[in-house]
Amino acid sequence: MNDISTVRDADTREPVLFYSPGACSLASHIALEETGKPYKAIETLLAQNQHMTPEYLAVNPRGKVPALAVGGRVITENTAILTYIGLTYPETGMFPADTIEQMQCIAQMAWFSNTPHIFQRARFRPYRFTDREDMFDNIRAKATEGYWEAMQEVDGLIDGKRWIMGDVYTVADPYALVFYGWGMSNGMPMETLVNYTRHKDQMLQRKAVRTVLEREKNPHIK
Ligand SMILES: N[C@@H](CCC(=O)N[C@@H](CS)C(=O)NCC(=O)O)C(=O)O
Repeated sequence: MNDISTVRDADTREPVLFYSPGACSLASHIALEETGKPYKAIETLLAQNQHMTPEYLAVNPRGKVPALAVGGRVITENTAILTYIGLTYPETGMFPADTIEQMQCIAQMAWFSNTPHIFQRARFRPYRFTDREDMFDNIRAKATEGYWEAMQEVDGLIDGKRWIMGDVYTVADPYALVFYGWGMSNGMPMETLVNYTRHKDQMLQRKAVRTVLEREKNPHIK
């Protein structure tokens, strides 16, 4: 991680994204790349605990990625960052114009954040859910079941639809890709989910998606 001082520079107009390769920050990373506008991406390696350094905790005291610094202020949470990107770059068409559709898009992103993401957290970090080590396997098993059910739900959601919200590509689409990738790395039979797999393949046809996957050296999404 470098150049973190950029965040404290109130004159910085270019957004600065803190991400870790393969983490949920992939969604915000892709959406920013889709804008075609300048931004900085600062690698913050979770595996090396770079999200727990005093410098990074000054950016996001919760010690999570993503965080997006804009003009010296910070936005956290994919749902908020993606909404910000959609609203700030309306020319991309990545956020619906209609108020109800905007709320539906936010609701979809909130669900990604509070359902599959939480099951994934429980699979990886059961110690955050119980102190009893003898319960870890049980938590992992239930979380695996819940994650797979959520993947099936996404598959059903896009049955007959081109993108998550319908005909139009929105900021919710890169978020959906995160969970497809995690499903693959979990060893789940993601290829049997035909709609979700088609969605992933459509995502891979987008230049911004390929650019970010290469930058993050993501081995799972192919
Ligand atoms: N709801 C948050 C979740 C952020 C989150 O949990 N990020 C993970 C990476 S996928 C993280 O930073 N984990 C580090 C940790 O929990 O120690 C969002 O969508 O931005």
